[in-house]
Amino acid sequence: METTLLLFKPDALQRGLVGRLLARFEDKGLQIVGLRLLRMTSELAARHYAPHVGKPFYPGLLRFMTAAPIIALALRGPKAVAVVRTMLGATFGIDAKPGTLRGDFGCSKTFNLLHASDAPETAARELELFFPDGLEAWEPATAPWLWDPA
Ligand code: 3AN
Repeated sequence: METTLLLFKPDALQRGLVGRLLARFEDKGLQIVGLRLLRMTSELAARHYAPHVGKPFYPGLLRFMTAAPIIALALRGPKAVAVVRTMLGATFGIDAKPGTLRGDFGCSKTFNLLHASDAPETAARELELFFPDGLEAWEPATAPWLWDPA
């Protein structure tokens, strides 16, 4: 089992897509083990996007991510990191395939709705940033019918 960080970016909240997007992850069988509504500070954004410092899109990305509230989620499930990345689709809505969330809900290179950790090591770093007090451990009632036996 893995846990990954998912962010609903400001455009997801502003466009009122939170319920529909969140439902897709619940439908997939991923378990919510952390959830926060927050306004990203410049400090948090700089730490989260540290690997992108110096890239041409970095200043605009920070402006976008701090412009309005976001939602941070910790999602748990089998191979959760890769599963969630696949659900998001390619980075930009204009390139993302139909059936993926970015493919179905957007057509922008700036406003791409969601962020998800790209590897288990990244997930550990990002989860610590957004959930410094840890996550909620609970066993879904559906687990025996949802996930393969250990
Ligand atoms: P992904 O979110 O698919 O992992 P990355 O890691 O390549 O994409 O980029 C991190 C974020 O930076 C993206 N989610 C996107 O919001 C932003 N970004 C990347 N490239 C560009 C670009 N050329 N123009 C604007 N924003 C970009």
